[in-house]
Amino acid sequence: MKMSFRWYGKEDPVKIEYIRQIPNMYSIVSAVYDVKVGEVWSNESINEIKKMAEDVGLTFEVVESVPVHEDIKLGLPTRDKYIANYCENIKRLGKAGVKCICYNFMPVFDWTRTQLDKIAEDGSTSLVYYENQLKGKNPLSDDMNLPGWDSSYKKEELKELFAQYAKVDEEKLWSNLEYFLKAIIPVAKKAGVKMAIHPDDPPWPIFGLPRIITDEKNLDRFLKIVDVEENGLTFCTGSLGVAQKNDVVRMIDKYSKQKRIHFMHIRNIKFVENGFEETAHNQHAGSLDIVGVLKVLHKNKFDGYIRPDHGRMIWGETGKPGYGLYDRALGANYINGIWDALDN
Ligand SMILES: [Mn+2]
Repeated sequence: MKMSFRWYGKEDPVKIEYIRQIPNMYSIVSAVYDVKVGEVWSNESINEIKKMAEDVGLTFEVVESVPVHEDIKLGLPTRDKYIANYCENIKRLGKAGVKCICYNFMPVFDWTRTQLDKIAEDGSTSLVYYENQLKGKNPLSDDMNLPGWDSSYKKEELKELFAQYAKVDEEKLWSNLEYFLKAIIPVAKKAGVKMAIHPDDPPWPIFGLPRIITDEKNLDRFLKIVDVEENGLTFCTGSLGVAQKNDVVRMIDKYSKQKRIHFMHIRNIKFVENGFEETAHNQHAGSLDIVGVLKVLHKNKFDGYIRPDHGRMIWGETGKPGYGLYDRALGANYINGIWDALDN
């Protein structure tokens, strides 16, 4: 496995020099943030990230994410232009040495939580999802803005998007995804890049918008659409693991054996009465079998990238919720420790 760490570039309060000091750190996970969704990334911006990584002795082999324009997910006639741009980004990133690209296919909203700073017993804070905080809310009403959502949407734009998605059910979303994959995967193959779709987070429909990258049956279907290694997964334990039907250890065993997992997001969560809370990465802090996850990856000689996903805020750190330095560094070294024990 190759240890990696998400870094939001120059604006990130976490310094890249500090990431370098985490034992066994290999690659940053980053993206170009200075262009709009759907546009082509400049070679200058890509190479600047690469240089910043290499200057401190790290690599830049993983991109998270190249976002997918809504017109592609909606299947609008304009999608071909955005798919062409997407392919160009894959080519440019491959040329710059990027080996793995993470993306998702969630309509409108990215990850959803109901609170970002829930205080735990030990005084740390973390992201949580409580059904009762969501109940009765309507994203089209004026005062709603859930954490994690793209706040750049104006209410009018949101209404328009929802109206467009009214015509897109799950099957339509599948066929739009298929159209996209059939265009990009051959390009990725040629560019030496592995595409790694991130599961929907949480893996169930939000406000009537369809979500399809949610469980084993659908992951099987996804992988068959273009049945080559380059069409792979980002397996996020915390996203898939919050649906109790998903046996993440068994799923990771299966998909890593098939060489279809290119990127692991390792995060623990705790089931609570009306939802879930993110916890420290450690086995006993939450409900997921993190040791079991690493055991099957090790057994299957997983050689892709792992990054510690969302951490808590601890030791007085402030910053981007889920993306502080301290708790993610603890998570990385917890993963390192288990891996070393398995090696020996
Ligand atoms: Mn994730």
